[in-house]
Amino acid sequence: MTSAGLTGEQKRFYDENGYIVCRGLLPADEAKALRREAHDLSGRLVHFRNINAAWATIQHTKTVVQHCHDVQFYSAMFSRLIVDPRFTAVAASIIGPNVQLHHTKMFIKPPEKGAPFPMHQDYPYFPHQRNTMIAAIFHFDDAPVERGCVRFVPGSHKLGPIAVSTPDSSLPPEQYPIEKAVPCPAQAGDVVFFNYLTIHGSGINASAEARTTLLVQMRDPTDPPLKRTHESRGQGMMLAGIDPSCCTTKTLELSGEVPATAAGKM
Ligand SMILES: O=C(O)CCC(=O)C(=O)O
Repeated sequence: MTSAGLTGEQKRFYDENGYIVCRGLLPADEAKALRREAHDLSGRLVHFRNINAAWATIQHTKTVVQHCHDVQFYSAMFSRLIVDPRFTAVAASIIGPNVQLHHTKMFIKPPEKGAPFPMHQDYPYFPHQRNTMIAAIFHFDDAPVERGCVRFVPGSHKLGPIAVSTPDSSLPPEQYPIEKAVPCPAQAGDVVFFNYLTIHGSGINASAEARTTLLVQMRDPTDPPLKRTHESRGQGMMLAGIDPSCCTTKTLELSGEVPATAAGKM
């Protein structure tokens, strides 16, 4: 993988299926160093707060997924990663030249009891007007099926938003069983990109090793959110290109910023 972004064939696959795996975007040694950074961070956080993020509808399984939002505020290694041109070139192939950060989240599914993610679309958690939002999952170690790899319903991004009424906005398992979704096994260094309308989830980690990932959620900066929700720290940072909407009076008002001229000083 170079910093050239997706090939024409990869883009056609993405447009058709709503996801694409970029194999070997990071070499094994870089993935290994990031894995260590993620586990070190988790080891520090666990003393201060509950970092289990298992979803409401699977609490009964007694499984666990360790998590941290906005990891770039905890380690510069992650800050460098999210602006790495090898990565942002792929995001730009999908979104367009201007790629804006929504949020990041690290997940560690521990051995034997790593929590599954129920099938869902990301849309209900942070709906946007033009649906430019995508996610990318960096794999810092291998994620075969038995380690709870991510799974997709190919082409489901074309269905548009699906109404949900579960407590965690996941889709009903009777209609959308995880086992029926297409598994997307990955190796350390692979990155999976997918649309926020693509139905996805992942299984239990029943293996003897952890599954460590970093999810980066991104959008076109000119695609406005439909409601003020999930406004996490660091949101709005540009990962590639520029934010053409940032200099309108309206945007400045919304962000609480006052133009220097209006404030009467520089
Ligand atoms: O990492 C995974 O297995 C899935 C994560 C996910 O679907 C999410 O956070 O929305």
